[in-house]
Amino acid sequence: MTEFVRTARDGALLSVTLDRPDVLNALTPALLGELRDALQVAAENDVRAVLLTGAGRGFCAGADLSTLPEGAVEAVVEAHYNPVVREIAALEKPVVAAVNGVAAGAGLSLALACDLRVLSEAAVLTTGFSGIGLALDAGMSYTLPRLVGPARALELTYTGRRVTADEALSLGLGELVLPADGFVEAATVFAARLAQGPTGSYARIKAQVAASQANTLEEQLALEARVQGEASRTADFAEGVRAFRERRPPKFVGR
Ligand code: T3D
Repeated sequence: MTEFVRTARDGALLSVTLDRPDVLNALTPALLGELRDALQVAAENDVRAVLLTGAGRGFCAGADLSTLPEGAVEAVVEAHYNPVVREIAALEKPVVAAVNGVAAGAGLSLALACDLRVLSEAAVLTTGFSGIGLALDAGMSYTLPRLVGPARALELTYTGRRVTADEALSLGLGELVLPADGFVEAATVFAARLAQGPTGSYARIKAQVAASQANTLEEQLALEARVQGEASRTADFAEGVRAFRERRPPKFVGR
């Protein structure tokens, strides 16, 4: 039984909802522990995509400032935030953040740790950290410069200014903006489509793109040849080619 995170299965899609709406789903160690558990369930084979969203009008307002311990927080960051970011990165399936409202501080970090971000028209993004005199955590110093470039990352983190969904889209902080009305339902349709996709192909692409952040071109070409070799021996590749020849949509099994 969980208190702060709700999960729901719809076929191969696992929806995970941060559920402290009164405080815009602000993060506590207990919530982060439940989120980590949910992501570990998502590693199971029959889950083929994950949607992460927030209950109520917010996505996540970052660390719960009303319960934040005074003084050094490195132990909290290492014990509670970092494992969640690692789980998302390690999941061999698409992880979509459905940013339904404000995402601030480590709440924005969580959204940026996901593979893709679908934004509600009502979404507002703010880096937050420097507003309370902190540096970045929960992966933001890794993800943000890679998404928007180092100078824009500095501008967004120095100022902490509020970024609308449309600006976020143009900056590369989101991939799709959807109307606020019926947002979670529409984002679920988007993620459910990914859950029907060639999961093994997605996993290999996710690993290739992650490796490209550090590899040379030569290393990446070698990786592509090896990984493509694996992909070419899968049931989904055989099905994809067969479906093309038979002029019908493919029915992927995810392997
Ligand atoms: O040890 C560690 O955990 C360290 C790690 C730190 C990582 C971080 O995430 S640091 C960044 C922490 N987050 C923030 O600094 C953001 C603080 N919140 C805000 O700036 C604003 O609330 C928002 C921009 C997110 C939203 O503004 P708005 O006007 O839409 O809503 P609001 O009225 O400010 O908030 C609504 C309620 O949520 C309100 O409660 P009330 O008055 O209705 O009882 C507010 O106090 C509460 N709330 C919002 N953010 C937090 C929060 N309660 C606790 N912690 C919050 N972060």
